[in-house]
Amino acid sequence: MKIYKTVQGFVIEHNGQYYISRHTDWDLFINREDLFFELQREIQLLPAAAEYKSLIDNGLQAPIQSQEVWASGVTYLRSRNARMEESKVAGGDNFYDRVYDAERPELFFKSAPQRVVGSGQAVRIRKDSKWNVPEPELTLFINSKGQISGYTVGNDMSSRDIEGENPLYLPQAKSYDKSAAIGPCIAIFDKPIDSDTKISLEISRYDIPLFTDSIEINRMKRKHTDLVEYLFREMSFPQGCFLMTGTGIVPHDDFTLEVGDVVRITIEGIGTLVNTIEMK
Ligand code: DO4
Ligand code: MG
Repeated sequence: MKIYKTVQGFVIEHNGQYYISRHTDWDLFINREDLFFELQREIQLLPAAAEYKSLIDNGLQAPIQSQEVWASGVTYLRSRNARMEESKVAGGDNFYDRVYDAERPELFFKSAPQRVVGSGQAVRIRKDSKWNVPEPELTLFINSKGQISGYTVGNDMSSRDIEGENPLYLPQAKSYDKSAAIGPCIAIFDKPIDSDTKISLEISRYDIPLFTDSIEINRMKRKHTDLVEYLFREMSFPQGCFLMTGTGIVPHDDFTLEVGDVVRITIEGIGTLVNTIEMK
């Protein structure tokens, strides 16, 4: 089951059929307990129509209203290695290595909802950075009770030169207008996502693929439930929240994004998040 936030309403997709929910408040719509079963009950009372798909094609928004977006880091070996390399001078070979093996995960605040974009919208690179990459990340939707109730595709845009210069610059490397993208939908399953689910990244320039790679989520060092447990230890999220789970794909060190590049991140069973790069 997939749910899409569009300018004309909330679309539910199930078994190739499309429905429009009677709900009008996204926060209330997504934060219900047992969301999969709630949605199943709801669509039994709704007419299905193929035309409802055009609402997604023409007015898709990011699947967020008041939720904060958080992120975890160094959850895959590839991320640990890339970070150790980029921050060698700043001593990164030590602290990234240690956090990869530590019991406590790295968790950081990524974005307030108004800085988040959806699929089909532009993400930004900073004007004061020369080395920028997308980070394709499975992103959890966690309800206010701390239950993982949905999954979306996330892009944790990162300025590698800023984060590599000094770990204390991480918030500037990670959080700025349009540095977070999520979408196209929230996928709601009746069980946790399959561990062999693949995440793929394609970056194209002038319509030519420049970089492609993929990884299965079972290569992640930590469990989703452990990340959530740490995030909710001393914080409450009355409308639920999103948590990016870290990247396992990092382009080679001489790659940087340019204005006009198109980033496509696909996660099996969820969909494709498409964003163009801008700088203004
Ligand atoms: O430690 C810096 C950020 C890590 C990160 O964003 C990731 O591993 O995805
Ligand atoms: Mg990341």
